[in-house]
Amino acid sequence: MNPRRARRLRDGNAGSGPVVYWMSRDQRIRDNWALLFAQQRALEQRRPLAVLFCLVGDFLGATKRHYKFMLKGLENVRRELEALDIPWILRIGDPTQEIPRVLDEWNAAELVTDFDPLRIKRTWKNEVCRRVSLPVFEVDAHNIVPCWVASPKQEYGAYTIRPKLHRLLPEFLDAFPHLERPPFSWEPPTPSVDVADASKKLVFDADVPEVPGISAGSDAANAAMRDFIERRLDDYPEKRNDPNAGAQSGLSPYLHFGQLSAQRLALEVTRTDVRDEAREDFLEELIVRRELADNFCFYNDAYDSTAGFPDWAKTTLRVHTDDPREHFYALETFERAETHDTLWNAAQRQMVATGTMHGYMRMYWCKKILEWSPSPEKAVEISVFLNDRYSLDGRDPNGYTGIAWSIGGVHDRAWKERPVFGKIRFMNRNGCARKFDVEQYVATYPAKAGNSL
Ligand code: FO1
Repeated sequence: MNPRRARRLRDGNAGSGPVVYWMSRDQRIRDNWALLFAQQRALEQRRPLAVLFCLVGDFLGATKRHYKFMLKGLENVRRELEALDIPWILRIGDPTQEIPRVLDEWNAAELVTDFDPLRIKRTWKNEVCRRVSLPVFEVDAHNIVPCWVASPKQEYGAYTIRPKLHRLLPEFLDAFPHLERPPFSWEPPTPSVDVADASKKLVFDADVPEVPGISAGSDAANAAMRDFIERRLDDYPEKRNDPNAGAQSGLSPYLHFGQLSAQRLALEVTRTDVRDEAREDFLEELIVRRELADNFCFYNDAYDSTAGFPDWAKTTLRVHTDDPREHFYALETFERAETHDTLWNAAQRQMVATGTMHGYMRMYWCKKILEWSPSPEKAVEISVFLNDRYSLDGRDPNGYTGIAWSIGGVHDRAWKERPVFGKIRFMNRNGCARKFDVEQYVATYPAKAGNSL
C-alpha cells in the first residue's frame, strides 16, 4: 500500500492491545485504504485489529432518511467483519468521549482514522488526539489521490487541479490488496451496541421519510455500480445534462456514506469497454470534480458560508444585494415547493421524494434561491439546510462546494454583470428549456394535492 496515503496525526506510546480503525467517512470493508493500513500496522506489530464506529444522534441535521440508510450499511459492515473474524464495536455518543474511552479500555496500540475535510470531523480528531497518548494516523480512503498529496493549497478550479491529479493518477489509481483474515483472534472486553438496537436508541427526525427504491450497503452499492457501468455509462456524455434521461449514476449516496469506493468505481470504469468520451466525461466528474470539492473544504474553513467566496464574488454580490427582486420566498415556501416557478418546484420535489436531484437541476435550484432570497447569506443558509435535510448525499463536501459554486462563483469565473447576480453565472428557465424538455420534467414531479412534501 502506498505509504503516502497515510499521515501521522500524533506520535505516542503504543499500548499492548489492538490497532483500532475508527471508521467514520468510509463505511465499507472492501477497497478501504484506512482499514488496509490498520491491518498492515497490526500485522507488522503482531497485534489484533478492531474496527470501531461511533454513532452520533444529531449529525449536522441528519434525519431518519439518512440514519436508516447509514445503519443498513453498517449492518452490512458488521456482517462482513464477522465473516473475517475481525471484531466490530459500535458505540453511541460523542466521539471525543467515546473513542478515548474505548482506546483506554482496550489499551490500544494505535488509532487509524479515515480522512474527512469537514469541520466537525477535524474538531473530533483534534480533541481525540488531545485526550489520548497513543500514535494516531489518518488515511485518505475517500479520494484516489490523497487530498494533501494532490495539492498543498486551495485550487482555483478544475482547470488548475486537473493536471495535478492526472499527473498523480498512475501512482494512485492502483489495485487494492486483499484484506486478510487475522492470524489470531481477539475478543474485545466490551460488547458492541447492536446496530438494530442503535436504530431504536436514536431519536430520528421523523418528518423526512426513507427514500423508497434504493437499498443501502456495500452489496447494493456494488450491484448499482455494475448496473450503471453496463447499462448507462455509454450514453453518459449525451444524456448527463438531461434530467429526464435517468442517465445519472445514482451512486452519490453510496459514495457519500463510503459504502462504495470511488477508486473501485474508477478502476471498473477504466477497464470497461465503453466509448473513450463516456469514460473521460464520467471520470472527470468522479475524480476531478469530487476531489476538487474535498480540496475546497479542506483548505477553506468557510466552505459553507459566503465568507468562503472569492473576493470578486463577495464584491459583486454586495453591490447587488439591494437590487429589486421580482420574488422573495421564505424557507418554508422553498421547502414546500410553492414558489411561482413550476420548474424550481419540480426540482425541490424530486429531492424530497427521491433524496437526489439531477446535477444540472441542482445548479438551477440553488441559483434561484440566490435570486429569491433577501441576501446571499440567507441563500446559502437555505440551500445548505434543504440539501442536508433531503438529499441522501447531504452533509458532503460535494454539496457544500456545489452551493458555493452556484451562489458564490467558487471554481467559476466572473460573467457579464446583471441585476441581482452581479457577475455570478446566471441561469434561467429558458436556458433549461434549450437543454431539455422542461414540461416533461415538471410532469414527472407533480405537486401532490394539498401537502406538497
Ligand atoms: N459519521 C460518524 O462517524 N458517525 C455518525 O454517526 C455519522 C452520522 C451521519 C449521518 C448522516 C450523514 O450524512 C453522515 C454521517 N456521518 C457520521 C458522517 C459521514 O460518514 C461523512 O463522513 C460525512 O458526512 C461526509 O464527509
